[in-house]
Order: sequence, then C-alpha cells, then structure tokens
Amino acid sequence: MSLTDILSPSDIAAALRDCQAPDSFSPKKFFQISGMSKKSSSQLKEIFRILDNDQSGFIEEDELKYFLQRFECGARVLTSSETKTFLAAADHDGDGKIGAEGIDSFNDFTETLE
Ligand SMILES: [Ca+2]
Repeated sequence: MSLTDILSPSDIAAALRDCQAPDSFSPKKFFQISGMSKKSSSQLKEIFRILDNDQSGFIEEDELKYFLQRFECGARVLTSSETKTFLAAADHDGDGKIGAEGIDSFNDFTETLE
C-alpha cells in the first residue's frame, strides 16, 4: 500500500507544489488539496500507517519532518517551525507525538477551510 493507491498523483503533485516555499506548509490546506480531506476514517488510518515509518504506532517529530517526502521522495523536509506547528495541531494529549488520537487529529484537518 502506498499513498498513491489512496490519493491521486495529480492531487499529491498539486498539494506539494502549493507548499514548495519553506514555511508555507499548512496541514489543513495540504489535506484539502491532496484530497486527504475527502478520505474515510479507514483510508486516513492507512495513510497514518504509511507516515508511521518505523511502525511504532505513533508519528513522531522526526517522521513528521519527512511528511512531504512520504508523498514524493524529491520533496523538501518541513522546517522545524512547520513541524512543531503541525505536531502541536495534531498532538491532542501533549505527549510530543501523534498517536491513537492522531486519526481524530487528521479529521480536524479535513474540516473545511474558512
Ligand atoms: Ca513512528
């Protein structure tokens, strides 16, 4: 299973294009453009599993840093401020990583942008 089995490659490309500039990454925007915001909970769970590179059951800060590269290996890494903002937005229980609650956190990003 890879992300392109779940998401359309052209949507992924568009989402990556949108955040090419450092510090321009917005989780909500990325989820919308990539089509992740339209995925079901079980599909988001698959995506979570792919992002959890070491299969620890959590997405740690290190894995989040390489978030964009999971979509395309040539993509940039997130800056430390982007990583921290993303983590803070998704880490509801404050343990410094995105865990079981992360699926719900992902759902937060699927809310419509204002
Ligand atoms: Ca992990």
